[in-house]
Amino acid sequence: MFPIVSLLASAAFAQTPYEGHSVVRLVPRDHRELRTLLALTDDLWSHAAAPGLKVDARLTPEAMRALERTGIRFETLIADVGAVVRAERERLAAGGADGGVAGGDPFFADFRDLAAIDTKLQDLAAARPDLVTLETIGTSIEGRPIRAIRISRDPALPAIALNCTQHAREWISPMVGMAIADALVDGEGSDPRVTAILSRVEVWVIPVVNPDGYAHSWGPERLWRKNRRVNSDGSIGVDLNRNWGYQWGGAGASTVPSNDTYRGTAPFSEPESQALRDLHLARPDIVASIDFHSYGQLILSPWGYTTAANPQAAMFGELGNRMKAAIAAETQANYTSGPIGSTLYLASGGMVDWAYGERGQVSYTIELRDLGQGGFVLPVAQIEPTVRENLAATFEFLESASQPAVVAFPLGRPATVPADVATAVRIAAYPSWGSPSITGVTLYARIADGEFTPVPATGLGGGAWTADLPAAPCGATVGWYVRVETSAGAATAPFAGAASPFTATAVEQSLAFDDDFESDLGWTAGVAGDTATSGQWVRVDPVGTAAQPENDVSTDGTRCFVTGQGAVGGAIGAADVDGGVTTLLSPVLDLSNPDATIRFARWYSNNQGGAPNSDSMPIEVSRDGATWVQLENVSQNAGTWVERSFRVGDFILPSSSGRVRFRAQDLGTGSVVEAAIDEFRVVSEGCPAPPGDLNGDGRVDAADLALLLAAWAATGGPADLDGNGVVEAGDLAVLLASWTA
Ligand code: 0X9
Ligand code: ZN
Repeated sequence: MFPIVSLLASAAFAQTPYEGHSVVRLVPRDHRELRTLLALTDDLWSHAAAPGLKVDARLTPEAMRALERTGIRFETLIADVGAVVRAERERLAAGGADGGVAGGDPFFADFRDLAAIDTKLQDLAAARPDLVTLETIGTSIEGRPIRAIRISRDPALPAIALNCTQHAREWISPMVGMAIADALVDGEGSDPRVTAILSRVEVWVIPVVNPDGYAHSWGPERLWRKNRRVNSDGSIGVDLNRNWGYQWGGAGASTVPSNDTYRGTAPFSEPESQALRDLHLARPDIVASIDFHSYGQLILSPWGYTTAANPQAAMFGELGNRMKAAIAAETQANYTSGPIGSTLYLASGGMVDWAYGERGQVSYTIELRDLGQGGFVLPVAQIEPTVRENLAATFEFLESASQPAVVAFPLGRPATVPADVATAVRIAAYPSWGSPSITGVTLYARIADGEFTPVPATGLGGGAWTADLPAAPCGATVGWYVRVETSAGAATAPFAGAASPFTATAVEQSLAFDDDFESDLGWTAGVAGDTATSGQWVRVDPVGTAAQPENDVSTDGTRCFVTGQGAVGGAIGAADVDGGVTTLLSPVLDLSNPDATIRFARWYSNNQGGAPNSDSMPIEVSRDGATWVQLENVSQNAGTWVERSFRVGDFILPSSSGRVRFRAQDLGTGSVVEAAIDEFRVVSEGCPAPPGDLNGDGRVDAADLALLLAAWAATGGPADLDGNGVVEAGDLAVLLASWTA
């Protein structure tokens, strides 16, 4: 034993190939700066290869000195990669972190090698032989099995495939894949959400697509990326994520074998990419997929080979934003969602392009944590939150992408609806896998515990529909869901449909202020101190540009406030806000009910089609017109109408002389900022007290009876419910008739 132990020990503490190396981040300003950088490194940690794009690169100490001499501006992300890799090695050689989470699965306490992953897969299969099958989908170039775990209650269900670790050094990727498999196997039959998912879809997880590269990264070269093909020039490795046969050989892939993004000699020249392809070919029921990578916190959709939008960009955008929101709700982490080519960089021959382009799948690449502080050598403390947030995103994906259409509510879902009248709900339905056609959209609604009743939706064109929630009495809960029929089956929103519908409470609304901006109700466009030189607020029927709406938000009016009227056929930057701030100030508003809500629809666009800069639009409320409290600071590049609602009492003390202001500002240089406001209201909601509710708690019960008896025989007063001038038996009858069950 002794010699083996000492060998391991010496391997663990030996020098790494990265002693003194740094990882730097910079944005090459031109091709010359980019060429200079590329000459100094053979290890890009992010594969941007164009001026103006952020790039991370590992540099030797000599290359660092050379970079410093060039005068190119850079930021150091990791000062000594060797030290970080050595520390990780030593920790793992000493048995790894223990997790510190009581009751947590020790498997997820530290990164795991191939053997540990295999053992865990076998444990999962042994725990639920009725649910789990392990398959070997192929063999790597060095002869290692490529394993897949299939989690299926019914082989007739559509399937979703999740694959990890095409790139060896991205060690967080198999951890996330294993955590998904673990959560599904563990939760089936006990966790209602998992059980519902697995009643609708079968899931495949391929935790390590590139086992040779992965083993190599656990051995001599921690930062190995590619597979272990020996190329014709003696260099090693093909980038598996440039080897897929859809638009293979295009931009963002290298023809040079020693390069880290080497595409290989032909599409699917590699046994590892072949194995995953063959699984997909053998299983035409795989309708969606995620390819997990690291790092950068990105949710990426096709295409990777071109910056052109794919034909289903709206569907991909909606689903990507849903995953982003699921992540933010879980850990507050910020992931950016968008198409690969326009969000990251061009990369052709990637897995997701093939999955979408060749197979019609709903396919994403997710770049896991972090943002570059750890990069590929992530601190162990990042495993738990990364796993947790990506479980949330993946569950969202499994629910949404298992259905043939993605159903969305572009104007939001109401928490309350006005009592006794119908309320329109805007529905968008995007065909998903295989681009089926939509043949019908129906809203199902029930009032309180009644039966669900279908309400046909009216098509508005462009993939949008509208349907009415039924009129309901004040205080009643309206339950509803939407069912979309397609040529490939039905989709429901929410996922669980009638079993767990959306809800809205019917309330009586009184409007302290109601402005659709069709007439002048006293707003002030422009105040002292405004600095904008163009694009000042103006109340018009807008002329749309790429950055500004063509229509106001309502279906009956035409006017709203916009920052500068566009010109017919005008350029995107025509009449946008320039040079500073423009303020839209409300007239005096009655904000004396703290439970009232301030509601409006807003449009905000900051460099529509480009990267938003630091410009924003603060929206503020005041109780006296002098001191202002922020309701929100809009900076997200929505480029569409968004309805917002804020409870007065959450921001200010009640006041009958309140005001609201919108301050659109162009402070950063060269950006196109456009904003618009419509349908501004101050709304109070509630249900009138039932007769006999003497203490005003919304119920008629013993407490009210006690008050009535205490006032017995009094002349008039609140207990004189029938208004005959004296508190007596007639009032008791009124109270008992509305007794709360
Ligand atoms: O470059 C890649 O392959 C991925 N980034 S990574 O840093 N993990 O290497 C991004 C892949 C995007 N997907 C495709 N281009 N298909
Ligand atoms: Zn990768």
